[in-house]
Amino acid sequence: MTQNFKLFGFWRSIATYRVRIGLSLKGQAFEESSVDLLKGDQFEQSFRQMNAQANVPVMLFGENMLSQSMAILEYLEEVYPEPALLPTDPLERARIRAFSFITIADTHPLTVPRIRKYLADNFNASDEDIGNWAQNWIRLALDAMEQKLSERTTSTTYCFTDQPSFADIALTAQTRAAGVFDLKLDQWPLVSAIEQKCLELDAFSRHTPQKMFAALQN
Ligand SMILES: N[C@@H](CCC(=O)N[C@@H](CS)C(=O)NCC(=O)O)C(=O)O
Repeated sequence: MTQNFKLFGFWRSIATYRVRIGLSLKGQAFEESSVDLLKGDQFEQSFRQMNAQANVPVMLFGENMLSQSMAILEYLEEVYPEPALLPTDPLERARIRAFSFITIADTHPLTVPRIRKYLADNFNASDEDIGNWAQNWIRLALDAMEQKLSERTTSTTYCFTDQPSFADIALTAQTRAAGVFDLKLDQWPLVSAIEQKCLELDAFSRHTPQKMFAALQN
């Protein structure tokens, strides 16, 4: 089954990047419209009518709208089971989700535009303060990911599997965001090796925030 997927996203948005990777891994074509988060387009009435949370990604297909990158990835996994982005074993699936939520649930929300703006508006935080803030939370996420990867007892091509899983999508989105916030990945060799492996795949490398930004300049 193919569906007409339309994505509302932003070049810098790692939540949108997660969905781009998921759609690409599942072989699903999509069109993307930009919602300029730095200009505040997410607060426009027309966008809020689609997503009351005023954030991206939003995925439209047929009469349907979905938000929240992990919910979208789970939907894609259920509707397009191949290639699988989760293993079959329930415990392994839960572990991969837990690893993914290090960034999706805990770190990424601390670094989004609304938080950065709140820090600037209410605490007089400078651009440098905000950069340090973002780097701090991203470092903690990468430390935890590095530790969890070092605890693996079997050798796999990607984080925990021999084909990409949600964990690899979450990891690569976070490492690409580290680049946006000027963090070098040398301190996290296992994380960095997985990122490199993932970026060998077109589904991961075609729509990175960095490439989406470069495309805007042309
Ligand atoms: N948990 C959500 C996060 C969505 C989110 O906050 N997206 C950011 C961009 S990555 C956004 O649209 N932020 C708008 C803002 O902060 O004003 C998901 O994974 O989809």
